[in-house]
Amino acid sequence: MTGKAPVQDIDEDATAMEVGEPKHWAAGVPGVLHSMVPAIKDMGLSRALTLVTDMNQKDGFDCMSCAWADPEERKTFEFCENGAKAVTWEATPVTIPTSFWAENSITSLEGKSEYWLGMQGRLIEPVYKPKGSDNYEPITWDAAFALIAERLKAMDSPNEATFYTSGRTANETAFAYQLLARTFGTNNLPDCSNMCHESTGKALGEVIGIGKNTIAYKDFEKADLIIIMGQNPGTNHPRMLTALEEAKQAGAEIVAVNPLMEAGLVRYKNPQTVRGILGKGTGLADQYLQIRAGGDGWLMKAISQKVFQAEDARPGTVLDHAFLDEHCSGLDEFREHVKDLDHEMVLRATGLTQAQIDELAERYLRADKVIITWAMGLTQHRDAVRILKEVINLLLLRGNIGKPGAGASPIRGHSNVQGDRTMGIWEQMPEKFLAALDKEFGTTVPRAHGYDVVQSVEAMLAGKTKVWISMGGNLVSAVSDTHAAEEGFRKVGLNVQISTKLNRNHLTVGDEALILPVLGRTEIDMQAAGPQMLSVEDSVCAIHSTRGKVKPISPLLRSEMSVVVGIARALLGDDGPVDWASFERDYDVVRDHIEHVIPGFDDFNKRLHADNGFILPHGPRDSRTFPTATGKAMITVNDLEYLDCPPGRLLLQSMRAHDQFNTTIYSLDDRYRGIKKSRRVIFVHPDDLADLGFADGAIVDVHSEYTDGVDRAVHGFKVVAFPTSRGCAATYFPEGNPLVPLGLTALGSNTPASKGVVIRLEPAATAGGADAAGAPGTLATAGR
Ligand SMILES: Nc1nc2c(c(=O)[nH]1)N[C@H]1C(S)=C(S)[C@@H](COP(=O)(O)OP(=O)(O)OC[C@H]3O[C@@H](n4cnc5c(=O)[nH]c(N)nc54)[C@H](O)[C@@H]3O)O[C@H]1N2
Ligand SMILES: Nc1nc2c(c(=O)[nH]1)N[C@H]1C(S)=C(S)[C@@H](COP(=O)(O)OP(=O)(O)OC[C@H]3O[C@@H](n4cnc5c(=O)[nH]c(N)nc54)[C@H](O)[C@@H]3O)O[C@H]1N2
Ligand SMILES: [Mo]
Repeated sequence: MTGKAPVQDIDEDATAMEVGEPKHWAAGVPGVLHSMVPAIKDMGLSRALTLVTDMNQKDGFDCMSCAWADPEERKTFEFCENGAKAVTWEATPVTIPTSFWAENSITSLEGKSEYWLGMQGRLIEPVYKPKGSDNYEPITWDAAFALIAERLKAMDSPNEATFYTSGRTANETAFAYQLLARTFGTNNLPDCSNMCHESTGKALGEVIGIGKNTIAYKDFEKADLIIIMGQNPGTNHPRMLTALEEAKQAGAEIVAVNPLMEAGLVRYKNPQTVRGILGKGTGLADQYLQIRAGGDGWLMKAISQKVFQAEDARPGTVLDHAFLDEHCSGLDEFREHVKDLDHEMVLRATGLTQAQIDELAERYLRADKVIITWAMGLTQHRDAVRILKEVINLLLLRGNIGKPGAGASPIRGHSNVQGDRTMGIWEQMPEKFLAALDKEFGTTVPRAHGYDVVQSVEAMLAGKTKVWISMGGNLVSAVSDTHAAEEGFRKVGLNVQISTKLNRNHLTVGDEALILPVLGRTEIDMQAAGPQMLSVEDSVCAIHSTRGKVKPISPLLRSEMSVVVGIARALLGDDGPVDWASFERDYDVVRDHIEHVIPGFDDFNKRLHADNGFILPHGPRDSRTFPTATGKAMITVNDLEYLDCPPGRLLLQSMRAHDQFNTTIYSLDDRYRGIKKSRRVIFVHPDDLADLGFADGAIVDVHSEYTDGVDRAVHGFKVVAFPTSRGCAATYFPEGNPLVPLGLTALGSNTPASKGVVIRLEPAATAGGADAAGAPGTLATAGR
């Protein structure tokens, strides 16, 4: 079926916004209904049912909506509202007809919103925009591959090409893709992780020797205390609420640390239980700390100080001496350092009261087994790496790493972002990995580090990038400083986007561009050796299989693997060190190579085919072995920064609404926060609004302030009085991205600090709220 767009173009305007009360609980029956209705409406009952019943089952496909782990015993419906939205969005029968490309110029499409673009349906044929043309036109796969090879070969250096990856790409494809980039000769392999958990990888990699979760799924139900920091699981990891409910019922206490009151952290009505459907559900957070943005490191340090004080009062009973003596370094330096902790600074940086901090300290001291989970609220700050090291310090003091029911738990975003890294998607893979690649394939891959995401935008801006290849994703919308990124992308010679659906990055291009449409995870991937399965790694290092279940939406689609192989063969030929054709024929071949190159994948094919998966080894989790510089878990001394905000300004975070997946917008509503019909909102504490002289509901322009003096602004946003911490404000990603300066990144990880931007509000320059430049609802806001 080729389709007409299922939605009208939206003239998104903040004045159309309906603002209701924020919710105090998440999921429940409305959640399930919300998830089923669009699926059935779009796909028909039978296709929808095949999909929802196969989702996250052992022989089914892995849900692409987040990296939350699967329990050992799967429920019949192992999916959530937002997983169902993601599947519906991908498996929609609506497709973009060939006529679309002649009828819609790139310039005209630039005026459309991300929401509209995504709703046009699936991409079903390769299309090409020649130099000088304002339209894409159909092209054959072979011609597309030949063109890419020709442009790559014409460059002066392989480093003039960049190979970006988003986190949906499966292990096998990711492995082949990085091998393509490296055998061609570059480590320019930026990925969405650079904008996501890079700070986690940096901090944990240094202090415990591995940048991954130290817990197993089962640990949740064994924990005494779970502290959830900088994460909104009700929207972004909804199935985690079930694990939290089970933990709660088994006696765990839960503490939420978050500037915003997030419905999902307050109360959960589990749609799978009678209690959840008919009753009040389960209250989740026993304590809710509405922290000031960026204050989490100070909070952790204050609790650590309390731990030492308790140890002084009851020597030998509070610290885990056996663990610290055998497995940790740096204890004495840290103890000395926190002795002089400035309490005034702690209160200022956290915005909390001493009583709140003391209460959390008591909970921490009472608990034998503590898990701390986190996501973007900790990683996307300038001081993120040090904040995360303070999280680890606190856990180590009482031996909360490498014991059942305890650990450090970064909750990953994209469903295979962790696996992509394991497979070598990183601009700075260590020598050990590169040497193993060379040994396996007889290659000599480059050693110099490549670009991360921010550096890759800087390189585009400097005119250093001739070919850009994206394995999924939508970087121009996802990265900070939207207008700088747009300018950069327009300087790229050839922009190749390997995608499932239309997005902004297809329209923000230079001379030439290609859109190569691929199978999604729900679709059957048929190759010469038969139907293929792929594998992914979730947040707790579990590798499992994923198999497409429905017929591909178009016979012209290729798998991501086929596209990598197509480019590789055209570029590198069939006589080189890598037998690319064998990769495409049978993905078992790729898995055999992975087994030889990457530790932990012994008997990869056997364990994947027979058992649907396995858990990767993890030194700290399995045996308290810490592969760090000191050979021990490193307790570190960190001089934290204070996230300063001048008078009359606010600290802005940009986060996800309930109806979006990153830059994919499912609807303009954010049910849990009480927002409908427009995403152009900025949430501010009522007292701050009063101090700043704005009425609740006023239409404003938002300007960010940064050391480079550039005036970055978005226009026509509605201010909504909201329960957030004082001095802090929130808006949505990607609408807020033009406000985040490209140079404002986390120290040590270079992750855009999109949760800590200094802004000021001004009365809207234009009435009605639409942007002065660019069409309403687009990212093309004026003023840079
Ligand atoms: N449905 C859905 N699921 C998703 C995604 C999606 O877009 N939609 N995206 C996926 C991806 S890629 C990722 S990375 C994850 C993201 O998952 P989350 O990290 O939950 O995503 P955000 O919406 O950015 O929420 C950040 C949270 O941190 C809080 N926060 C902000 N600043 C601070 C701070 O300084 N301190 C503390 N303690 N809290 C703070 C915010 O109030 C908010 O609750 O979700 C994944 N899953
Ligand atoms: N201000 C601000 N900015 C942020 C964040 C934030 O919290 N605030 N979060 C950051 C984070 S955590 C992340 S992870 C990044 C996300 O950055 P990206 O991963 O680059 O962005 P996505 O929106 O997830 O990419 C969506 C596109 O992927 C394509 N796609 C979907 N499924 C598939 C598939 O199966 N195969 C292929 N080949 N393509 C597919 C579709 O064309 C779709 O348009 O954004 C970051 N940007
Ligand atoms: Mo992410």
